[in-house]
Amino acid sequence: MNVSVVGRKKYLTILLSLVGAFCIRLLIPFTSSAFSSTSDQDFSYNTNAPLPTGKGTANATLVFLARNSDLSGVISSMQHLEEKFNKEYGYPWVFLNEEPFSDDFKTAVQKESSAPISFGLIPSEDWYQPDWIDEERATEGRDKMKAANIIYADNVPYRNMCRFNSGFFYKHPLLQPYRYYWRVEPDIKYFCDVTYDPFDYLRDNKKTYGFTISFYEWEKTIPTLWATVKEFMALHPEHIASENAMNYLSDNGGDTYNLCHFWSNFEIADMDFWRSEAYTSFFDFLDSKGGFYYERWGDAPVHSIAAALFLPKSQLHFFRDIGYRHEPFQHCPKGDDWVRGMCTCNSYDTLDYAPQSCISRYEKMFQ
Ligand SMILES: Nc1nc2c(ncn2[C@@H]2O[C@H](COP(=O)(O)OP(=O)(O)O)[C@@H](O)[C@H]2O)c(=O)[nH]1
Ligand SMILES: [Mg+2]
Repeated sequence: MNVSVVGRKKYLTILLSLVGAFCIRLLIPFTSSAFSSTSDQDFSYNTNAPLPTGKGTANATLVFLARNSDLSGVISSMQHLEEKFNKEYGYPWVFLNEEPFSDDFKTAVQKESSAPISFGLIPSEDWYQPDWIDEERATEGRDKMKAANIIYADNVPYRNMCRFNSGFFYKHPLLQPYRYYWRVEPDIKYFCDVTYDPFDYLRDNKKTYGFTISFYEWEKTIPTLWATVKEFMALHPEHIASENAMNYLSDNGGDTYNLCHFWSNFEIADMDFWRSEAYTSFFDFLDSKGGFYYERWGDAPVHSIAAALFLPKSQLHFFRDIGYRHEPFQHCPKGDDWVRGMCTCNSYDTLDYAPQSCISRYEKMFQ
């Protein structure tokens, strides 16, 4: 065999393997599901974490990230959720903070619920800006946002919070024992009695991520997020679910992001999704780009994009019967849901079909 035949054979082999790899690439996207929901077995407790003291039976907790200075808003939110739901179900509360909670905070909070309450300290490495972030570039990014009048433009703690909620809260030792969580923030309102257990609902209906409000993100906070997501999708097509919710995120099959996201100050969801291989590699990839600090990537678009791409759309759930407000938006149920929940909000005062809302896009996927 002369050299040129060996050379040609080599080229042919390389060419064939490239074509092969390309075909596999084409085949894999949208054919596999990264995360499958809930078997009944997984729903039971596997540790001696605090249990619900009421009629709740799910492996679930109410999660509250807060500062000591948030106390009055924390109390108000707890009163809402206890009154409308938890006084009956008794799900344990978990409070997290990067600084120790003060005795005043703990004493005041403990008065608001007869359910177990735990207070956890966030490990510094899960909270603060990592050393490898180029501070000059981060400062430049913040200055640019400030000049553009963007909310929380030059706020580093806010960025810590967004990154923590994106990639760390579910790893905290106090949350490790639990599968499902309900996220609570200061100064939120619940308008209706929650007449069933939403955690049971997720389990029984094989749902993974529940929301109440959905609208558009401020693009200037995430200028390179979608390009980064596309890069990840190309590298990891195996994580993209078949029957995903790409049509909720994009009006052109994924070319550009339409900025729709689920508002993450309300979330009732399955932490095992955040703990999955798909989400872990997604978060690590995003984090490695530094966009939580160079820009201001929010946990809402990060969670939403992941849930919409790595889950079949049937695993998302719009809790349309839960009346909820976080300034400046609210969702108010209507019809039978409003009556059953004895809601105190006005059914017409709801973001659902307002121009800023993405609910129509979400619903269109199921029509
Ligand atoms: N421990 C702690 N919690 C924070 C910090 N910043 C925000 N949070 C919490 O993170 C959540 C979101 O913050 P919030 O100020 O409500 O942001 P917004 O809803 O996006 O305007 C709330 O539960 C806050 O209490 C912080 O620096 N430390
Ligand atoms: Mg808030």
